[in-house]
Amino acid sequence: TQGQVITCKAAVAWEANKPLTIEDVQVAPPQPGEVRIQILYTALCHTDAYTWSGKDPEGLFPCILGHEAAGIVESVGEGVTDVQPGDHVIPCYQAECGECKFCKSGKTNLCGKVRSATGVGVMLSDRKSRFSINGKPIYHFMGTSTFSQYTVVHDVSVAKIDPKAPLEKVCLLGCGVPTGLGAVWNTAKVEAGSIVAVFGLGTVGLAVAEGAKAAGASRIIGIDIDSNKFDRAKDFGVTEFLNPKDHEKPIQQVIVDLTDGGVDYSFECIGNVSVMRSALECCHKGWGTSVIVGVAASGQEISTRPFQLVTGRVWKGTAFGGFKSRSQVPWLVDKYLKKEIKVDEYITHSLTLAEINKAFDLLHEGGCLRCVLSM
Ligand code: NAD
Ligand code: AHE
Ligand code: ZN
Ligand code: ZN
Repeated sequence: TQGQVITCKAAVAWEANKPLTIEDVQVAPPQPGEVRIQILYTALCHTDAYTWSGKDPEGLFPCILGHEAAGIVESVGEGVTDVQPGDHVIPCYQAECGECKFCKSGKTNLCGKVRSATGVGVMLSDRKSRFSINGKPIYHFMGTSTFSQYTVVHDVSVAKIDPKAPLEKVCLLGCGVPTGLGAVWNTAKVEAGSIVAVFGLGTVGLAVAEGAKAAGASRIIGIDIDSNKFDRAKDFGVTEFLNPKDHEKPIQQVIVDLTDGGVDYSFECIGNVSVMRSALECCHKGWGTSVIVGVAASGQEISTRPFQLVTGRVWKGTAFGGFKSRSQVPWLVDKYLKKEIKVDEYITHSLTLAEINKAFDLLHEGGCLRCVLSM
């Protein structure tokens, strides 16, 4: 198949909110600096649902969504030396070129090399898509487009992993779990003994709890409007639970009262701007740090009294938990193989690509963390 167009099945989002349809899609061969990957397993993340909803200013249709996956390199374009056909890989929506201003700064995991193309659904070299249906181009998404049996990505967006790792599990290390762990370890740098609040107990929030427990947090307060989330959250390290609906006072006040002035670190893992405010304001005066992880829709804005920051609270955000993708995803895979981090525990459902619309429905049900699709 090397150098040839591959026709395969992919789930195409034709327009916002319209059920995806499984189509025969033509996938062009990888151009210089590109890699064609056979995707074997992909999970769904809340961000896929967000873009599908039409609220993502970068959402373009028709497109092939999906960004949490694992597969095997099918072929590589000219000049690609870091991976070869047969390598087991995880596509990375946050690239790492090692050479751009961002990569060299030592201050961020964001990479600037291909971002201008991945934000508009095309490949960098010719600003065109590698996907088409009978000649009609279909946009890429986040530089990954994993809801397809084959996808083409930039070489700076591929992490080569240990072939011993089960791909049906480690696909989760493409987004949600690293995001939560890294928010704690890299962005907040939570110290042992800290009091932590986690808003939203989905996959990302539970991974925050797991990361905080590993960092030695003394209390991990989980907040969710769905009390059914609480039982499971204990297994991920949450020590106390609050449902804002059970309280008259604003939830930040409840937390401040419970913690002698506020938490050391808080994490918003929902994408709700009013919860982001609560998460900042439940932080301790003088040092409390709040990390925004959730993605809020276009047009939404955060607000608080500047006095909150003047008096020492810190507002931060994180993308992919601050992990450098190509260098650190393989390390996370190794940690999973050594049983140092959970992955299996986040997988509540398994379906096939053909059942993808059912998988999107599941995302909105409280019982579902991650649903893994086999391709
Ligand atoms: P999820 O839907 O599984 O989890 C969200 C949780 O928040 C649910 O348990 C829900 O009951 C709860 N919730 C909803 N409204 C609430 C409210 N008002 N108060 C308290 N709890 C509330 O989603 P997820 O997959 O864990 O993703 C969480 C967020 O993180 C999404 O916005 C997603 O887009 C974003 N995300 C960001 C990054 C990043 O790199 N920054 C990476 C992955 C996901
Ligand atoms: N297009 C969206 C941006 C959404 C966003 O912030 N994405 C996160 C990853 S979410 C993964 O589930 C991210 O990595 N952001 C940094 C980047 O470079 O995009 C919007 O709302 O505009
Ligand atoms: Zn995601
Ligand atoms: Zn870079």
